Amino acid sequence: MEREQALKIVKGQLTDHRYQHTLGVMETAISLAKQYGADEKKAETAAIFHDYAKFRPKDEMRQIILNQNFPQDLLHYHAELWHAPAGAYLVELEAGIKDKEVLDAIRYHTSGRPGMTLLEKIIYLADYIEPGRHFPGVDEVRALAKENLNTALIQAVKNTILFLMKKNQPVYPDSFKTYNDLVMRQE
Ligand code: DGI
Ligand code: FE
Ligand code: FE
Ligand code: FE
Repeated sequence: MEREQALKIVKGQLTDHRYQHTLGVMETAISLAKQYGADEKKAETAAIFHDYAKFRPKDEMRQIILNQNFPQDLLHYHAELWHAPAGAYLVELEAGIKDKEVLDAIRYHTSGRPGMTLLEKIIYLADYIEPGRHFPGVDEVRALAKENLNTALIQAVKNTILFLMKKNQPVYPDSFKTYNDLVMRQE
């Protein structure tokens, strides 16, 4: 799909702030794809659509997870996790995106998963470091991303888990599994 058409579709789904975030993720993902040798067009499409379902009603996302037989344990964790798998489903259904790699990059952009593909890593990281992000530790991850994709990704996943734990929030097991998988591969 042409970039302009894809952007027009997501603009209708997002607030202006979330749309600006999406543009940042797109630029960052394309640049990471160039740097690390991923498909730039797939990175562009996955980035544009990654938060497509961010503002869907919780009940709609819950029904998608139930009906599509997505991991049911998601329903026991924070609803913020749901827009990623629900988004992968809705982007195929409503925007006609069929590329499995692109859909998986959307599906796993919030929790990650063990054995992430290059494209999945790029979208997770771009979502974390795009220029509109301003949380503690983001500059360190931006610097790491210039040197080593996996090292940067570990730092991003670790920061996310620590952030949740500091607030005494439950952590979805796949986030821990992602962290463990990345660290064990580094050893
Ligand atoms: O949609 P974005 O805000 O761009 O970013 P995101 O999809 O990466 O994350 C959305 C939210 O999900 C963020 O506030 C942190 C939260 N989150 C990420 N991993 C986990 C999580 N929440 C829980 N409960 N458990 C997790 O493992
Ligand atoms: Fe998201
Ligand atoms: Fe993220
Ligand atoms: Fe995002």
